[in-house]
Amino acid sequence: MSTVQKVRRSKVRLEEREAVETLVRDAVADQSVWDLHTHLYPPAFGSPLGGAKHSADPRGLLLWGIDELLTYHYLVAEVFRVATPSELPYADFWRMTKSEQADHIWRHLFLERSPISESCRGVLTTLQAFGLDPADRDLKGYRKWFAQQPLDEHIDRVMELAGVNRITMTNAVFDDNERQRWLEDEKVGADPRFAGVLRFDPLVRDWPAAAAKLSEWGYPAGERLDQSGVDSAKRFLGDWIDRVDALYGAVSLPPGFRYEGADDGRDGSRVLSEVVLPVLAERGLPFAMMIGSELRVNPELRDAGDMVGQSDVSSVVRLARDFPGNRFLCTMLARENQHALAVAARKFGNLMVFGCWWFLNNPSLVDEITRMRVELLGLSFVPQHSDARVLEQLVYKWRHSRELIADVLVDKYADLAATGWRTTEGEVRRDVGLLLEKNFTNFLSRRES
Ligand code: HDL
Ligand code: ZN
Repeated sequence: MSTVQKVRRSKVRLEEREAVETLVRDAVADQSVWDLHTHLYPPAFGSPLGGAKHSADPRGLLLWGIDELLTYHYLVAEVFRVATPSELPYADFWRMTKSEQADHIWRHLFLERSPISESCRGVLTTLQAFGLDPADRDLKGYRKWFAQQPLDEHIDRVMELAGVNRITMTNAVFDDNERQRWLEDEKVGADPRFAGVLRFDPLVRDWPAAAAKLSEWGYPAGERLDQSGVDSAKRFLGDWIDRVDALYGAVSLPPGFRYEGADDGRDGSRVLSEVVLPVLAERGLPFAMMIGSELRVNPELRDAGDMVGQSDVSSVVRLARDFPGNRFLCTMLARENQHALAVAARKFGNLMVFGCWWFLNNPSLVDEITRMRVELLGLSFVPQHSDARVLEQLVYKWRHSRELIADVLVDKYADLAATGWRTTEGEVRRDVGLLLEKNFTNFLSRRES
């Protein structure tokens, strides 16, 4: 809908709308963000690229630079649609070096076709933000520039360009690479720019496998979940929440996840009600559920092989209702679940909806979902997280999201103006501060009754 149509529809005068537009866009552009879910790490976690000032660490967890940007798993999925496995077998692609994979993706998705998808456009937004010229199409030159960036300063620069003042990690304790680093150096996460989050999917998704690992790690637990297994798992969670200094606990759950009461016969439901939620409530920490990821539907694609499935909002409702002493952060992966999830949040103040996750992080869906959430939840939700896996993605994911969030807010404040209500600049900045930072930080510090 054009601005003129919007003005006509909202009956607000054009100059008034333009004043609202300037005010809102400035407020969104200026507002710092605490990015509540990423897969980023401080340099101490090692970096495969190595970079000018950092020892290359092939197992490194901090991904950065143009080759990592181009081989982001979203782009791997997209390149196999055009250079199909019959032309380039999966195994041959995975045998390539990172730069060879990046060259392959650059050729097929940027040169032989216009880089029009959201993931492709993101790479170009990022290059442009660093002052590199995408029109050059000079991949060699981009590589040279990134290799010259001293990593620590580069992180500061990226956060400044993205307007992010704190990066929340995903510390997956069942991942050996991640766990070993904490056991070798308890201070590995001590970088004030980053905050820890304990991620423990297997505990809820696959108790028998998790129990075997717990026993290996000195927390004896049997395949059949009994009281001693519950006690071990609680001790394990407590030890790691403290080691990581976790802001919240998190799991990603499949579309088939169900919670129908602690005694619904599911291991996952007992682990939630007897282990996870009591330990987090005791520490006053929220529990984040990211629901709807069907893992490895195409295992050949590795990280790019996951799929979306519709999930059960009623299970989220039951958890929010049955555990009033816990706080729940929740995001769902299916577009079809978004409306019911927002309505669920209207019912429970201990349920905070966040982000346009993964396959939803596209302009058409971010606009639709954010508009719907403002209309249903006002300012009481967290519109976005980046989910960045490569450091420099913070730049494009937040630039793209800020623009979309501002688009929605301009319309909403213009609609408000049309009623005769007057909103001051201070009030708009206060509201935007809630959406992009304070709703999350307030939710972290709130203690439920
Ligand atoms: O489980 C998750 O945290 C997801 O965000 C996955 O990491 C997914 O692969 C992803 O990168 N989404 O953006
Ligand atoms: Zn993620």
